[in-house]
Amino acid sequence: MIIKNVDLETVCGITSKLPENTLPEVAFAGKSNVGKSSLINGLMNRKSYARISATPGKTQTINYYNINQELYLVDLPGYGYAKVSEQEKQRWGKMVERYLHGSKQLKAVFLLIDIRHDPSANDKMMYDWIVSQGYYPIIIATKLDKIKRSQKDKQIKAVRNGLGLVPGTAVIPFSSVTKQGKDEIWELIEHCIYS
Ligand SMILES: Nc1nc2c(ncn2[C@@H]2O[C@H](COP(=O)(O)OP(=O)(O)OP(=O)(O)O)[C@@H](O)[C@H]2O)c(=O)[nH]1
Ligand SMILES: [Mg+2]
Repeated sequence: MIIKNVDLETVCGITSKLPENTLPEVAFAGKSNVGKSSLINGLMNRKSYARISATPGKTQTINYYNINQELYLVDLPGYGYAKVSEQEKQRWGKMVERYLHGSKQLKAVFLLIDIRHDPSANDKMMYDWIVSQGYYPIIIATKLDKIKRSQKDKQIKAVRNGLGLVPGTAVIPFSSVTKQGKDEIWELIEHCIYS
């Protein structure tokens, strides 16, 4: 994908109505700090257009990035950050639920998992839940640059087993530092929105 322009077009809070877009959407889910905003920046060829922070829980809204007036990359709020209150966790859950349930233009859901760790109970719950909403999420194993090359296959296997992935599910390793995996992710996005 050649990026001509990007625009953070809509920021949706807890109570705001979801936009009724006509362009296709692809969404990025995953726990706080896993690298959703960094991935979106990487895909847009921008350093810091999507807000990134050392403080997990930065993205607390649903952010719609309009790419070339062709599609939206949708940054979903992260789940499962320990330091936020139970009430706040529930609010996020509701918001993501409302989005997955209500978006008519959603063509694909990417679920991001940190390649360094076995998936958590929250990751597994999120995966099962996305599947139960009728989507087959594509898995992105983030922070690839943080492990040794020799650990990659083993860690991918751990992600597969930990989530109990449906056979045939793609797991794409990605690093927002080296941008490895970026072209493959764009190919998948284009495949999903044009088919
Ligand atoms: N080394 C390395 N660091 C990364 C990578 N991706 C993200 N990070 C770092 O991880 C931290 C969190 O990244 P974000 O992109 O803000 O994560 P997020 O999933 O959007 O987090 P929330 O908005 O809190 O849900 C930041 O310090 C990033 O610089 C990666 O591929 N490699
Ligand atoms: Mg974020």
